[in-house]
Amino acid sequence: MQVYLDNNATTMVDPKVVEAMLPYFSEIYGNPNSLHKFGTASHPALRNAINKMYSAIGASDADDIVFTSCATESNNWVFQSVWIDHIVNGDKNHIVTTEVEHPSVLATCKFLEEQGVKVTYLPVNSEGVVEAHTVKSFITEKTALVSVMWASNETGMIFPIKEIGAICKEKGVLFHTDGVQAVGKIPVNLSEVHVDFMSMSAHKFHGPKGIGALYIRNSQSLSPLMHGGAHMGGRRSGTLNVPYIVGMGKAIELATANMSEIMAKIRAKRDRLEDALLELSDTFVVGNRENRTPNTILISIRGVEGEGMLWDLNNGQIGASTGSACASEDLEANTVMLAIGADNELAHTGIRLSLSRFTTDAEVDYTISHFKNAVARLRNISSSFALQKPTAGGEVQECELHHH
Ligand code: 7TS
Repeated sequence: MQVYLDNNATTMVDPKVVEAMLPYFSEIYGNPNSLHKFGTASHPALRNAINKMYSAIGASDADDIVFTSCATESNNWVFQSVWIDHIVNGDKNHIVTTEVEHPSVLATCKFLEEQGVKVTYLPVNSEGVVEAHTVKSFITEKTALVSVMWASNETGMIFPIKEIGAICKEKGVLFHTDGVQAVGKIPVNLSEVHVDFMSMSAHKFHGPKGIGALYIRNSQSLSPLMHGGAHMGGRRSGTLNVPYIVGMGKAIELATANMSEIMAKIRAKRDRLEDALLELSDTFVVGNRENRTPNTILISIRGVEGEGMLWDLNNGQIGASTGSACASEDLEANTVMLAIGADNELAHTGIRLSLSRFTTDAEVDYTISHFKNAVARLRNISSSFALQKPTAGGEVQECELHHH
């Protein structure tokens, strides 16, 4: 058996999505901006896909949803264009974000800091959540943008976006949310939540990789990141990726149509897996379940280094993550775990398990048994865990964990 539990990194494309996309490669392949019938033949499918996006996130006709190449592009677009529009060509100089954003936000902020922008990185509480009052206390007259993710890719924790949106509205500050891990997993209704910009990515909800979108409230101005032909009303140049847009539309429809039913099933499997793994001694899971995306577990097992555990799981045909795949090539401590106050040793022990609607009960059973055996094996050979065990005198000795 093989088990894929890295659905926060990417998901399998649903075969129904592939089927919907196929005609738009070699049958209906015209450029939608061409005036002839080859071009216009794609228009019904494009309209259909766009309509599905609007209804899935509760956008209104007055809003814009612009397709991009990925959420990394959507995030870059918002930050770089708010910088040009409101800092370089305006009187603001400050951006508020969080310590736990995806690297596509954090690296863009670092770039903007090098250009002289002041960036505040808000901390999370012990549950891994940024609290709304913390956001409020850091907004100043010079703040151009607040950006807080809707749900964390690492912990699955859901942030108080409705409250933060209301604060930003009251203060007259632009509000962006990285909705990548929320859309398709939890209800997202922008008719009830004040958000100016929201980034999305199809490959997190069983759509294809390489297609994302940016929601723009009230079609407000945001200078383009991509200059070129007047595609998408001049907002994002580049020939429309018709098959992928069709795929994103189909994927969001499948993910949101019966979301509560689908998610209840995923949640039941996730909870069963989590309960079983928590039977192991000296383990903890970040954040309470009720306020977490239903598919995610970030578990810490004292004495078991994350990379060693991943290697062992991989040998058992189980794909998991130590955190963000985007950041996990360097064997750094998990920054989210450090942010929630874990010590350096614990911050090397995080394992992220993320399920999907394709995860089966048999796969959960197999994972429980392999995971428990792996922990026993690795703790056996872990000198640091042995050294931390209470000595005969009852004291606990600390020992630094070494990387291999
Ligand atoms: N934002 C969040 C919150 C993400 O989780 C990711 C991908 C992105 C943006 C980037 O999306 P893309 O469309 O540009 O690929 N996150 C992860 C992850 O957690 N592990 O691998 C990729």
